[in-house]
Amino acid sequence: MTDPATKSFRAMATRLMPDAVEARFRADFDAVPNDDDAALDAPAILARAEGCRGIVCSPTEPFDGELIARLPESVEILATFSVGCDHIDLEAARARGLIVANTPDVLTDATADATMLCLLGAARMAQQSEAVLRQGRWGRWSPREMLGVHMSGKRLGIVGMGRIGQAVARRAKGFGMRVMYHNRRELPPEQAEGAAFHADPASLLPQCDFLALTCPLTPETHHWLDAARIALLPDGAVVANTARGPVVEDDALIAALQSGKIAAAGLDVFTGEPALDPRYLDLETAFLLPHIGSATVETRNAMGNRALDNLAAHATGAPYPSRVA
Ligand code: 8YV
Repeated sequence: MTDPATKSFRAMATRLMPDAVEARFRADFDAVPNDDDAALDAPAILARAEGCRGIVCSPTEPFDGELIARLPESVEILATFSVGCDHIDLEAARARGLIVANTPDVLTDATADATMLCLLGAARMAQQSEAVLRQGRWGRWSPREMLGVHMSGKRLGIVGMGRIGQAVARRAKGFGMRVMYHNRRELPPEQAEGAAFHADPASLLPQCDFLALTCPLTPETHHWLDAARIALLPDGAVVANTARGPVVEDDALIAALQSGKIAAAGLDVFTGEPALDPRYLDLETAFLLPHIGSATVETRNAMGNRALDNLAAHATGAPYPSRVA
């Protein structure tokens, strides 16, 4: 039976969520859905938020300090349909007393899988190989063509050893890779998955045949992979980014792909997405995905349900499953 505390809780969603999540949202809450999944700019969000106590948002809507300050007084909680919170000014939220909750844990495996997809897709020239087929260029099998690089036995550096980084480490061990990581702090052995800690990126990078970026986007990680750090990588390294586009400095990565300094890159996220630097599209050695890190039915349902669980906890006074501010 629907809890009267949630049924009377007015909440808007900025996006149309997966069917099962939408059904729960509409059944359990006083829901203001976005039926046609229209792109909502700040004025549209403010208009819809009138009288709402909760907002389910996603990384496609930046909640900057200005928007947060202008939210109707009725709004008490922002539940984002994401683990990443870089689209939300958390300081502004705290200053206004706005609670912010996210969706960690439930997307760890899907995003770690996508990271392996990016590493493998880049290392094994997946996009060039598929293009050969689709463009009818597959003449005959050749001992010399489409030669990627092996992952087994290689060294993988993981930048950002949170839940997703740790799940990538577990998978990489299964691939026979030697795993190292850089993180704000060293992890206890039971979380480190046997990976060697490097406090200093300068000691990690020269050892990375493969590099996976799985850190949150913060002022410290903005353009983390820049020209100076790329120069420290071994020639022919392979890079994967499933974190956020701006963790990479595009000019530097594109120059390194053009020169072959970086042999290949698997990228699921881009600065300014869905627009991306068009030079990536001309690079055969870039394996490109449209931010599908968490895009499985199971994961998106779990993310949506977690966002609704956060709202329900607020409505009923229960502990928040995952509060960040
Ligand atoms: C989401 C993500 O798919 O959760 C995150 O932070 O990057 C992805 O899992 C995306 O943000 C849309 O919600």
